[in-house]
Amino acid sequence: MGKTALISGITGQDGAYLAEYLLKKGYIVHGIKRRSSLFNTDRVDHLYQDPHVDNRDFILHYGDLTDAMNLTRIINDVKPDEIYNLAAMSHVKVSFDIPEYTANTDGLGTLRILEAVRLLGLNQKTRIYQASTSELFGMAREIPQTEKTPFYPRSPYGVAKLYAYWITVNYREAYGLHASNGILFNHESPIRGETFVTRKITRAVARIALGLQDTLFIGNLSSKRDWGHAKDFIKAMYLMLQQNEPDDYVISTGVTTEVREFIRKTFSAIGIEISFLGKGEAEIGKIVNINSSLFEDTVGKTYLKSIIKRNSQDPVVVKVDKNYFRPTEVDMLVGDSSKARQKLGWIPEHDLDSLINDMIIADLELMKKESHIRKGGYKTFNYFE
Ligand code: NDP
Ligand code: GDR
Repeated sequence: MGKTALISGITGQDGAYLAEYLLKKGYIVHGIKRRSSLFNTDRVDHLYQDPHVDNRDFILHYGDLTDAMNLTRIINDVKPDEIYNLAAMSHVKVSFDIPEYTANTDGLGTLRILEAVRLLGLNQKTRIYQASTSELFGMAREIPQTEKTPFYPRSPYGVAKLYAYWITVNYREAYGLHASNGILFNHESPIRGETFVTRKITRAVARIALGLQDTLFIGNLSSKRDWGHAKDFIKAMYLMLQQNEPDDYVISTGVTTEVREFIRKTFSAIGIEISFLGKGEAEIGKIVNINSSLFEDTVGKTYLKSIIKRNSQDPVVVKVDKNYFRPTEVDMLVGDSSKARQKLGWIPEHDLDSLINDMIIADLELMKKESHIRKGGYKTFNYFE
């Protein structure tokens, strides 16, 4: 018999990759999804199994991290060997708009899961992974950040996750739960939420290349993040729960990059060289060269003429919009994941260039579909991310 895992946040980026990974390992995977008025299972639809079929190994339950009774019932029904608590209101900027909801879901939600495991007497059976974050370091006290670096969160999201981090440590120490925090630095992928900066950039660059959008409007170009690939990072979650002892681990690539440089690299991956001019809100990103053969290879010959024409009329493709600035910012994060590499044997397979490549290729494909729909005379919408 394979192990049973319960994943909260299974419809999110990490939940989808983790579910796929555990299924391949022979797990029975249960997931918690929120009720929504539209289908919200795009990322796991390829794993979906008809509920009328016997012996399913992928099962979804309606639930919410703000509902303790619901969580307790699901955990009691499933009696999982492993719980991966990935559910969260995960957008840092949005947490300034909905701070109470963020605290309830991201902070108390974690307590509800831990307490359910304790109340149900599953302390010795169920291992728990808590999705902690580099946002705990916030205004970073040292460079690079390790498991020992003091925390200084800078957003309602970071503060809620601080509670979740410590309540996980407390339940481990007080009740002997096998509960571990993964302090994960930013990780991205082609299925990253569209309003996080990397995906916003790869989507916009694809749309600009295809002539579907003129400008990428962006916030703080100077913040620096340690960006990895979600496919690498979910493996670390699994490894943490396979250890004899629970513990807390930093998971990061160790390389930090400015938002500005991420944008430049993304354009460059499809043969468009851009350069940044000006300062502050007046800063712009302008096309300085087009490598026709790289553009043809990556985007396609059909689109070359129009990008050349567009460049001759208006080469400015990036502008700053201060509405994307945050009331308090985390300027720079870079992690030292030596402990995870030594103890878990975790080794990431992707670097920043391969991440960007993966994302831009997927978004070009996606946006080409949109381009074809438009050419066919149907309407598509612009989303302002
Ligand atoms: P996503 O935003 O892609 O996914 C979040 C998931 O949580 C979605 O399935 C969402 O459901 C669900 N969710 C949100 N609120 C609730 C709620 N009240 N009850 C139940 N489910 C809820 O996040 P990621 O996959 O990127 O991240 C996974 C976890 O890791 C999060 O906790 C995040 O904070 C944390 N993290 C992420 C990092 C990253 O760089 N990606 C880095 C460090 C930590 P729905 O689909 O319906 O919205
Ligand atoms: P972050 O990710 O806040 O690090 O949280 P995000 O991609 O939102 O921002 C990264 C940096 O880019 C700057 N930025 C912009 N961000 C967004 N979203 N949109 C913009 O237009 C923009 N312009 C500049 C931001 O100011 C910031 O400095 C992510 C989430 O996945 C969290 O859940 C997770 O815990 C952390 O990563 C680690």
